[in-house]
Amino acid sequence: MPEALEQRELEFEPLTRLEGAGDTVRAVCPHDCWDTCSLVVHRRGGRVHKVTGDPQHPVTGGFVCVKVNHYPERIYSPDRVLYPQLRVGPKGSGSFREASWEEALATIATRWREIIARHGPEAILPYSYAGTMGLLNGGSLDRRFFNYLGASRLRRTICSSAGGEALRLTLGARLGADPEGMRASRLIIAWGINILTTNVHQWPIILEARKRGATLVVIDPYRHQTARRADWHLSPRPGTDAALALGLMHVLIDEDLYDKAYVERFTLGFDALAGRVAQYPPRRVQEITGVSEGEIRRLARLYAAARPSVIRLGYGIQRHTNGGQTVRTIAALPALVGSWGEAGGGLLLSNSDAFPLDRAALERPDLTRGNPREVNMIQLGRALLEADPPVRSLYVYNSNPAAVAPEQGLVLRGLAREDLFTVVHEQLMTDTAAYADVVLPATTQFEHLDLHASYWHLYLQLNRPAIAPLGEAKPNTEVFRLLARAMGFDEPALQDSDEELIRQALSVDHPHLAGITLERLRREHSIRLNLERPFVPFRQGFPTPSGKVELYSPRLAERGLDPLPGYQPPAESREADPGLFGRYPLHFLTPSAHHFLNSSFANLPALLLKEGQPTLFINPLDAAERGIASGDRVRVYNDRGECLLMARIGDQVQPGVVLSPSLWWRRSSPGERNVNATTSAREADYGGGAVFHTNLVEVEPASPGRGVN
Ligand SMILES: Nc1nc2c(c(=O)[nH]1)N[C@H]1C(S)=C(S)[C@@H](COP(=O)(O)OP(=O)(O)OC[C@H]3O[C@@H](n4cnc5c(=O)[nH]c(N)nc54)[C@H](O)[C@@H]3O)O[C@H]1N2
Ligand SMILES: Nc1nc2c(c(=O)[nH]1)N[C@H]1C(S)=C(S)[C@@H](COP(=O)(O)OP(=O)(O)OC[C@H]3O[C@@H](n4cnc5c(=O)[nH]c(N)nc54)[C@H](O)[C@@H]3O)O[C@H]1N2
Ligand SMILES: [Mo]
Repeated sequence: MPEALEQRELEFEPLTRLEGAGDTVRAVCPHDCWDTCSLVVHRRGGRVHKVTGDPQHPVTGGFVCVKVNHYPERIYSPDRVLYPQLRVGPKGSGSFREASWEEALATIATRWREIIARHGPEAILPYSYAGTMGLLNGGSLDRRFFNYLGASRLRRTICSSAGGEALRLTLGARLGADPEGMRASRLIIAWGINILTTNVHQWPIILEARKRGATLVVIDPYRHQTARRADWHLSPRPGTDAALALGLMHVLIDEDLYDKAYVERFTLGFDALAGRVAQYPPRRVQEITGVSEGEIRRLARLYAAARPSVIRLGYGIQRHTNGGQTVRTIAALPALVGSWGEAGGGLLLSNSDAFPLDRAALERPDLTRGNPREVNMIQLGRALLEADPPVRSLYVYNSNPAAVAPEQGLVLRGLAREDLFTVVHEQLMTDTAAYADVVLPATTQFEHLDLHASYWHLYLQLNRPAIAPLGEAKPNTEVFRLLARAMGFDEPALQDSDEELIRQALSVDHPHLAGITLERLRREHSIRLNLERPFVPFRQGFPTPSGKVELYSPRLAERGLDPLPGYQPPAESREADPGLFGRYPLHFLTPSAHHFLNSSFANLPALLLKEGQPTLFINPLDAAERGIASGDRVRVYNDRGECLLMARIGDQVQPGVVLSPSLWWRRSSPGERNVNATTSAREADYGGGAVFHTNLVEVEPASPGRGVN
C-alpha cells in the first residue's frame, strides 16, 4: 500500500471528550459474538494497557465481558506471531524460522503458480470464518482475491447457516426483535442460549424487564448460570425442541388461545399447520422431549397470556441435524399469539439483515474466474483427504480449524499431509498455525481499521487503530493487496484501500443507511441504523414471497422438503438410530465456554485459570452406572474419535446428556484432542449447517496415563 495511505489509515482523533479519558480511542470488539461492543481503548506509551466498555453506548453500557477485560494480555501474548515464519521441522511440529515478508510472499506466489499451472486454481482452498467480524478484514479483498484466482469456494456454514435459512424461509429475512425493546417484554423465553455467557449485554435489559414484572423462562438441556437465575427452567432432551414447539402450538390451538385476527391477516398455511400440530398432543410431546405434559400446558398458557412476549433464540438449538426445522417451527410461534408488531414482542435469533451493506461491492463475485467447486467448511477433513481433484494448498485466516472444526481426527490428518502447502495468517501460534508451511503475522483489532455491523444490535460502528502494528503484523486487507501484486494480478479492484472499501460498503440506497457516511462514522463512531426505537420489524408484513409468515412454505415444497414446521428426531438418537444409541447412549453437548470465545482467548493464562480444565458435566445416575467420581479423568468416545476430560458430577445435565464447555487448545487438552474429535461433520437439514450437538458418545473412566489415538 502507498505510504501516504498507510499514514492516513493510522490517523485517529484522540477522543478526549470522553469522561476521565486521557489517551483513549474508541474501538469495536471484533469477535464473533452477539454483543459487538463499543470499546474504549486506554493507551500508555504507545501500548494498550486497558480496554473498557464505552459508557456512552446504549447497549454496551460501560462494561465488557470477562474475556475482553483481559485484552492487553491477548495483544501482548507470547503466542503472538510477529514476523513471517517458514516451516523448518516436520509438518505440525511447530518448528519455524523467521523470514522477511518478501521471502514469505515470494514462497507463496511461487508455490501457487506451480500448483495453478499443474492442477488449476481450484486446487487452492481458502478457509476462514469470523475470527474478526469486521467487514473489511472479514470479507472484502480476501473474497475478491480468491474469486479472481478461481480458487475453490468455501461454504461458510460452521455457525449459523441452518438457522439463517430457516428465518429467511419463514419470516423472509434474518431479522427480529430489537434487543433494546425487550425492556418492555412481559415474558422472555431464552431458548437454546446461555445469555450470561454468550450475550451478557442482553442481561441488564432482561433485569430491567424483570423489575417491571417480566418472567424469564429458559429452555435448555444445560442447567447453566442463566438457567439457574431464571424463573423457570425447562430441560428438553437435546434435539427435540421442534416437538416441544409443536406441543405448545397444540395447546394454543386446542384451547383457543391463539390470535385469530393476526393469523388470518399475517400467516400463510395456518390450516395445514393445524393439521400437523394435531399430531402433537402434550402427552406425545412429553414422551419425545421429557418435558412434562403439565409444563407444556402451563408454558403455552403463559405464552398466550403474557403480552408482549419475546423468544430470545440462540444458535445452539440449530446445531443439530434437524436444526433448520427446529428454528422454523419455533419461529412460527410469535405469529400464533400475534406478538410481532408489538415492541418487546416477536423473536430474535439474528438481526443481520437489518444492515443492508453492499456485500457484493465488497466481495465482487463478478470477478470469479470459471465456476469453481464449493467445499463445505465443516467437512474440511474430508476435503483435505478425499477431494477429487485434490486440494493442494490451503490458506487459513480468521479461523482455527484444527480446534473448531468437527471430525478433528480427519482435519489433523489432512493438515499433516506433507504435500499440502498450507499458509496460515494469524495473530497467534494456534493449533492450525502449527501445521503451516508459512505463517504470516496478523494485526489485532487495535492495530487496524474496520467497519462493524452486528447480528444482535442495530448500530453500525467504526473501529480505528489505537496502536501501531506489533512487529511486522499486517491486516488481512493489506496481505491480499500484497498477494495480488506478488501473483502479478493487475486487476485494480484488488488494490482498493481500506477507506475505499468502507465507502463501497456504505454506498447503498437504502433507508436504514440514509445519511450514514464514513465522515459521520469518524465523528460519531457508532451510529444507529435509521430505525424507529425500539425497532419493531414486520409491522407492515413480512419480506416473504406471500408477504406473510410462511407457516406453509411453497419454496420448501418446491425443493421436495417438508413444507410445514415439523419434528424429525436428530440423526443420532434412540428414535433415529437405535443401533448407534445402543453403543453410544449419551448425548454430548459442547456449547460455548464462559471464558473463551470458540478457541479464542483459550491461550490466556488468566482465563485458563478461571475456566479450570477441560470438563465433562455428568449426571449422578450416569456417573454411578459407569463408576465415575467427580474429578476423575474420563474418556469420551464414539466411532469418530475420543477426548479426555475431567468429570464433574452435578445437576448441570439430566441423565442421558453429558456436556463440555468448549473450546480448548491442544496444549491444554490431555491427549492433544478436544471435543471436536467426537463431533460429526454431517450437514444439518438446511443451509449445510454444522451439527456439533447431534453427537452420541459413551463415557468411561480413563486408565491413568492412557493416550488418545
Ligand atoms: N463466552 C462466549 N461467548 C460466545 C461464544 C463463546 O464461545 N464463548 N461464541 C460466540 C459464537 S461464535 C456464537 S455463534 C454465539 C453462540 O451462542 P449461543 O447461541 O448461546 O450458542 P451455544 O453456546 O452454542 O449454545 C447455546 C445453548 O444451546 C444449548 N443447546 C444445545 N442443544 C440444544 C437443544 O437441542 N435444545 C435446546 N433447547 N438447547 C440446546 C446449549 O446447551 C447451550 O446452553 O456465542 C458467541 N459468544
Ligand atoms: N464442538 C464445538 N465446536 C464449535 C462450536 C461449538 O459450539 N461446539 N462452535 C462453532 C462456532 S459457533 C463457530 S462460529 C466456530 C468458530 O470458529 P473460528 O472462526 O475458527 O473461531 P476462533 O476459534 O475464535 O478462531 C478465530 C481465529 O481467527 C484469528 N483472527 C482474529 N482476527 C483476525 C484477523 O484480523 N486476521 C487474521 N488473519 N486472523 C484473525 C484469531 O486469532 C483466532 O485464532 O467454531 C465452531 N466450533
Ligand atoms: Mo458462531
